[in-house]
Amino acid sequence: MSVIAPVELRHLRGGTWVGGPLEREGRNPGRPDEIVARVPAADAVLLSGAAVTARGALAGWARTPAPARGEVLFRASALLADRAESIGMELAREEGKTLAEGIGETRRASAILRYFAGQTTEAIGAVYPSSAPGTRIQTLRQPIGVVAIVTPWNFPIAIPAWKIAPALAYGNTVLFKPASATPLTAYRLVEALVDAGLPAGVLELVFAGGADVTSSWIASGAADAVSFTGSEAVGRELASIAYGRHMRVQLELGGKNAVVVAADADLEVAADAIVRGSMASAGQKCTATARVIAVESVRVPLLAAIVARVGRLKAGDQVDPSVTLGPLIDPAASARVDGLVRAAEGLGARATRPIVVPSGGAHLAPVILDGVGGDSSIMQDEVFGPVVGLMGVPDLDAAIRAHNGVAYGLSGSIFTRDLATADRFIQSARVGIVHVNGETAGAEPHVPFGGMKGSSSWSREQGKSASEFYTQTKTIYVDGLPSVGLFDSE
Ligand code: UN1
Repeated sequence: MSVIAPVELRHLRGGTWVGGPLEREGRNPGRPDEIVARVPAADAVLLSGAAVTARGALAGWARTPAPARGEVLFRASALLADRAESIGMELAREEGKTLAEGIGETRRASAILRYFAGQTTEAIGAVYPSSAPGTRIQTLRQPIGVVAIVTPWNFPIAIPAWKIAPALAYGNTVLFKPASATPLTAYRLVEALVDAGLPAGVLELVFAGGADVTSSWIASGAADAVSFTGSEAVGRELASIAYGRHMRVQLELGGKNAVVVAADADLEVAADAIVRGSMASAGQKCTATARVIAVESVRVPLLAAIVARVGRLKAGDQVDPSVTLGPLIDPAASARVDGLVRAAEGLGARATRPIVVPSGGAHLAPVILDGVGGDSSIMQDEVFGPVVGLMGVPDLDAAIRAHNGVAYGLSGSIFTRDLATADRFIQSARVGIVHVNGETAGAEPHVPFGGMKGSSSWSREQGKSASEFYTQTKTIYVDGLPSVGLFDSE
C-alpha cells in the first residue's frame, strides 16, 4: 500500500500561513502508525496576536457590502464541492469516519457555505409603525465583532462551516480553534476560504490547546462572542468565564437521544433508522441514537431486527469504500466506551456484539444492550460510541416519561403509524429536534438546530436563526418626519 506523506500544517495569521514548533502528529485512528498531519502549537504570543489581527480587520470586513462577503462564501462553497473527494478522504483518514461519510460531510459543508452566502442578500432589518405621528421605527442587524469559534472533532468540517459561514456572512471576524484531533480537515476548510479571496485577518486559524485559547481569547475579553460545540464539562467552564466577561455565548453540548417505538410502528423502518442513528460515524454524534424505548409488545422482534442489521455492518479500514463502520476517534476512546459497556454488563445488561472488528487501532465492536434500566448510567450519560441500549415500557405514557428522563434534550424520534400518537410525542418531547419515523441524527443547513435542557444554551445554529447569534439588533427611532400618507395627493 502506498504511503501518503503527512501534511505539514500551519496557522493562518494575518493572511499568511505560518509554521511553528511541532506540537503533535495527527494519526489515523484505524492505523495508528499512519501519520496524517504534523501540527504546530501556538504559544501565547501567537494567540494574542491573532486576536489583535482579527480586531484590526473587523471595521473593514463589517463595512464590506454583505453581498460581497457572500461572494467569498459562494466561491469557497464551490471549491469545497470540487475538492470533496480529496478532503473527504483526508477527513476519513484523520477522524475515522467512512469514506462516504467524509465525502458527504464535505459536500454538506459546501451546502452550508452556499446557504449562508445566499443569506447575504436577505433583509437585515425591519420597519415598524410608531404610535407617534412623524416617527418611523426600524431595526438593523449589525455584526457582534470578533467571534471565537471552538469546534469538535466529530464533524470536523460541517460544524466549523456552520459557525464560520454565518459569522463571516454577517460581518464578524473569526478566531478559529479547531479540535486537536482533526486539524487537517479544519485547515482544508480555511484554505478554501483563503483561496476564495477572504481578506487577510478576517479569519485567524490557530492550532492550540483549549485552556490556552480560553485564557487568551475568552478570559481576556479579546473576543466579543464565543460559539462552542463539544463536551458539557468544557462548555460549562467556557461559558462561566465568557458570561463573566459579558460575552455572547453559544453552546452545543451532548445528547442522550432516544427513539420511541410504539406498538403500531413499522419495525423494519424503525430498526433501519435505529441502526443508522446509533452506528453511523461509530455513534460519535451528539445527535446519535443512544436509547431505544420500545413498548413491551414489540421489544423482542425489534431487538432481533436491530441485531440482524448491525450484523450486516462491515467494520474495517474506513477508507475502503465497502466499509460501513470505522474506528472511534482514538484508542483511548474505544477503551473508555468498552469500559462503560462492561460496567453496564456487570450490572445485568445483556450485550450483543453481532460482528467482530479489526484488532488494534480504535476499532470497537458495535454493541446492543438489552435489559438496561432507564436510570442506569449507560442510559443516562453520553457514551459517544457504537452502543445502543434498549428498554421495554408498558405504554406510550411511560415511553414519553423515559424519553424525557435524562439531563439532555437534543433530538428524539418516534416510530408510529398513528397521527395522534405522533403528535403527542411532538408536543411533549423535551428536545430541540423531533423526528417522526426518522433517525435522531441529521440536520439541514437552512433549518434551526439546537437542543433543550443540558444540550444547548438555547440559541439555535444554522438557518435564519443563526443571525440571532451572529448579529446584534439596533432599534432606530427616526422622529420629525413629515406626517404624510400615500393618498394625501388624491
Ligand atoms: C448531525 O446529526 O448530522 O456534534 C449533526 C454533533 C452535533 C451535530 C450533529 N452538534 O454531533
